Amino acid sequence: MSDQAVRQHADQYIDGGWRPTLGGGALEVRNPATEQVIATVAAGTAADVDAAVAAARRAARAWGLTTREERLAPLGRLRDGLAARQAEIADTVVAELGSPIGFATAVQAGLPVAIASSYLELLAGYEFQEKVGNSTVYSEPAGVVAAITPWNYPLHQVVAKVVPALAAGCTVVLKPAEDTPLTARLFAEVVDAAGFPPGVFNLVTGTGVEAGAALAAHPGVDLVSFTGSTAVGRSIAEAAGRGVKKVALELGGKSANVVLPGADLARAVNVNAANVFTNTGQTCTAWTRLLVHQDQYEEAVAIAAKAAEKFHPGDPTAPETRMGPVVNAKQRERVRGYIRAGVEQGARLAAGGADAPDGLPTGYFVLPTVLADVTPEMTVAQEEIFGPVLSIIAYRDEEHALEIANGTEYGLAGGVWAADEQTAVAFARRMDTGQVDINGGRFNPLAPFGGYKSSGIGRELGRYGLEEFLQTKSLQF
Ligand code: TXE
Repeated sequence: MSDQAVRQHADQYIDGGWRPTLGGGALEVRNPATEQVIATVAAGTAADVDAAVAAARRAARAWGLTTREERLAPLGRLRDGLAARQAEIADTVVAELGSPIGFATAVQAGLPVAIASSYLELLAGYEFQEKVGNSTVYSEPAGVVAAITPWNYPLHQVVAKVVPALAAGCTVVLKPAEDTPLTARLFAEVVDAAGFPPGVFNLVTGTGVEAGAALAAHPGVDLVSFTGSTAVGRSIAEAAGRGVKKVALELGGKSANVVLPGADLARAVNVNAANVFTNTGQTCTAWTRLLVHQDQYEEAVAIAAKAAEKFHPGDPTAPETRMGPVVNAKQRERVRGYIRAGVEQGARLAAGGADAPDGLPTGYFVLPTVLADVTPEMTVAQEEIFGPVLSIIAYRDEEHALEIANGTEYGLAGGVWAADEQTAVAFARRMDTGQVDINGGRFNPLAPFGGYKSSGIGRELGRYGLEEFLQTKSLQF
């Protein structure tokens, strides 16, 4: 790609318009499949964050007092705008994240429209006021929200925070991940066209250490909603604690998929492979640990290794590609480092490995990897890898499976497969995790999403997601 093709965006969306960054710096955006710089965006500074928070603060009172109908109208146009621009959104996610076009269209562009629709329905029916004895209790907006989002689902992560925040009557400053600011800019264009009052939504692009940290610690922010690494989540929680701000954290995961004896092993393993290789393993809920009974162990390994073949990485713009690159060079090295660590600690490579895939000399590609003979204490069984790596662990009996499943610092998601639902539910109820799919499950946008233990604080989606952005006031009579 020639230099002329590199789009330069020096502005940010603040106070209802596109304004030049006060700092003047720029961040490069790279296509992970080609390693080429495709655009630059404004590197927002603390001064940009100040301007955005000030705008959000000015808008907060009036927006917080709007009726639900006054919020439903622009939110409906926002949802329709996202739906109308799905093809462009998918292309942008392909370009800056490397998602295969099929997945980018169906999930990266499609899911946020469904999530926005679910919040429109909730807002239409939500009771913001109730009588409790001699009191009236009002659910009021939390105020100015800082939304800090990661790159793995660039639009979904934005929509899952910004839409419920706006629905609740909050105003928002969004700081998206530095790897995927173009999708966030597109979102801001859609918000702009939807006709919200100035300052209700603001976008500051920039690095985490500069723009992100300034936003999380800003005294003008009432609530910080963050999705990202557990390490950064801890620092955000500390800053929020000092400022006595509300905080919602969606952090890492090391989810276990447990196949109990009597379950459909082939289906459970194939679904697990698709779950972990889709989006190149860059999904916080990914079932990165497959737990199978020791008597079925080799059979499971063989099925998983065969399933991995279907995810050989390739050009994300090609319709037949099922797995693209990881997001950047740092993540590629990190993921390959974990694969090497696994092998050094005694895991067996049943598929993939740390080598570059054949035929792909450029791009941040990693092979779909299946590690067998993994034991619960190995690094690959404890730490979030965030790449296409499935670790298969043998268990002796149900108690042993439960001990392994619960034996990490995380607790975000999981799966249980059993011959009957009752057995699966009984097991799932003992898992220290926020969400469990029974025999494969089906995604439900109204179900709460969030973590136990170090996977986070608070919930997204559905009524639970809306309520994160509310606080209560009671009037006594
Ligand atoms: O995350 P970061 P990275 C995990 C996953 C991955 C690892 C590193 O294991 O391998 O994190 O990814 C902003 N103050 N997840 O480095 O740094 C940053 O700009 C305020 C899991 O990309 O946590 C971006 O907008 N903000 C995860 C956001 O935080 C800061 C999704 C996330 O980036 C900041 C992504 C700071 N000091 C990564 N430092 C999930 N739960 O889905 C960074 N940021």
